[in-house]
Amino acid sequence: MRRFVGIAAAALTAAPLAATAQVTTLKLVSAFPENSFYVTRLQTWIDSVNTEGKGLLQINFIGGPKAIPTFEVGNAVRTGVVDMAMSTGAYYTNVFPESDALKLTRMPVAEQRRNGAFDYINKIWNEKGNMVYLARIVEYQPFHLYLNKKIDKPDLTGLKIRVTPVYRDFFSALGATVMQTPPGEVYTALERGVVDGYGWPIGGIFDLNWQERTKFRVDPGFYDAEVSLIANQDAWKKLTPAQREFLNRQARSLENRNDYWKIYAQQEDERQAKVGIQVIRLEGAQAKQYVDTAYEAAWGGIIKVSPQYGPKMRELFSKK
Ligand code: 173
Repeated sequence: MRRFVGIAAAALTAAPLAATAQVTTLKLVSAFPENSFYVTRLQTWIDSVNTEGKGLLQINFIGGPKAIPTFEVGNAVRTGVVDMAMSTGAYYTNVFPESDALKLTRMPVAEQRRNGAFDYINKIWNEKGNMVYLARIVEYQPFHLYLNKKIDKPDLTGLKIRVTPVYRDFFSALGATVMQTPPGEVYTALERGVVDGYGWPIGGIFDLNWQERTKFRVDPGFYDAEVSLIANQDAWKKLTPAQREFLNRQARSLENRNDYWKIYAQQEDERQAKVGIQVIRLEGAQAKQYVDTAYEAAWGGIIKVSPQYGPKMRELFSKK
């Protein structure tokens, strides 16, 4: 009798369980412009997720900054207005300031997954952003300062430079006047001469035609551009274990292809040379001072706004 009741109860609950095991569609936005290479590459990934995820999980790409403005994407993910985003931490410091520290990692994401950095990132992202940090999908892309006025030492006094939080502390430390814009407003700022230069990684300046308005690139680069997939934590928790496993596996598969960005960096460097962008190469002690200032200014800023998590992030993100 007991056994019979058990089976009957199981049979009763099995039906609603089966009924809920349906496809979930997640809304995804990009904080980068629709016509950027980051988005092109993401769309290829989304297509393959949707093919492989038939009957289980689908991703609906809503769009870029025209759908949700670049600096609002983080809040949209936090509140669940969208389920997922491709963004960089610098674009959502308005959600929690530690987000901008991901540019400061000195080892590949594969290593971050081994040394505890990745778990620590997720702890902060869960707690302060109501977000799940799924995968880092851009690496090996140092940032550079691009200029229309020549400099011969690491001193930006008198220059107005377009920034995001990525570059703010560093360029300010070098004496620049800084002005924040999303990528979509860089071209116009250059065209109108509102800025004398801008920060951007080694790759991507051609996507929005900035090469037309760029005379110099300062070397060396600094930091490592971070672009990642993040998800709303409630949406994540609502997924079934099978859906979570699938999404994780898909995100990891894209992350595992990050070596591609090494080739892209090389190609973009050559492409810039071809269109006549001149390299201002800081050498020796000046180069060292430049890069050291970049890291010191940025960590100083992070630790100041996050005495709670900053120091541990610095420890986990630095090479041993
Ligand atoms: O807009 C930016 O310059 C920026 O912060 C960024 C971050 C990561 C990749 C590309 C750009």
